[in-house]
Amino acid sequence: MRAFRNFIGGRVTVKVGDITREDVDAVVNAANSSLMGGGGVDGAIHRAGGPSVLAECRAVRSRRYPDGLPAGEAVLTTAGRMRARHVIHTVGPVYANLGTDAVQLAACYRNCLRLAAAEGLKTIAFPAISTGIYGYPQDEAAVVSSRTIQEHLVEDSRIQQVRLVFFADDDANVFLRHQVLG
Ligand code: AR6
Repeated sequence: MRAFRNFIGGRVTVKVGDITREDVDAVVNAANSSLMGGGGVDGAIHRAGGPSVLAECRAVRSRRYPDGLPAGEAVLTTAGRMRARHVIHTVGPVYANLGTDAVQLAACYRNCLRLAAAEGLKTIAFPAISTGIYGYPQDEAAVVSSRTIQEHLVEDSRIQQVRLVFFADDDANVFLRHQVLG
């Protein structure tokens, strides 16, 4: 796992690797609204975390979200067998080239950070939400995610480190070219 670059005095780190191996308080899952698992990073997180992650997702569904987790919302579960303590599951927008895409993607990052802070968590790792199966262009997503993270960290000092974990060098490089971190 390589650290590419740091921003905001080291509070944001851009890395390349497998997010399921991160030793953070919470790894973020780019889930779907069923919370029952899927492909991409969702599949990797459920495989690495094991059945306790799915069991807690089922409990969240039945207690709080019987119709599924809406896009932009975030919920917390155990991380099971992963090194991380928790998974924060969020549902990104399926890219449709509408104004609502950016609003929902920003809500994902903002709500994950707010939830982590409210739970007393200090370190959080994000994948590039919506930029895989959900088709969000990586350059546009870089602007939205970096702006939202920056806004949150400036307003709230509780989160000490945000790691942005890209699966491939090319993905990290697109992010680095388009991000707007200060
Ligand atoms: N570590 C870090 N990044 C990863 C990993 C990993 N282990 N695996 C994939 N990525 P995607 P989405 C990257 O498709 O677009 C699922 O089926 C990947 O290269 O996982 O939000 C869900 O159940 C890409 O850059 O998430 C939903 O149905 C990024 O993670 C749907 O996919 C996000 O790609 C969500 O689609």
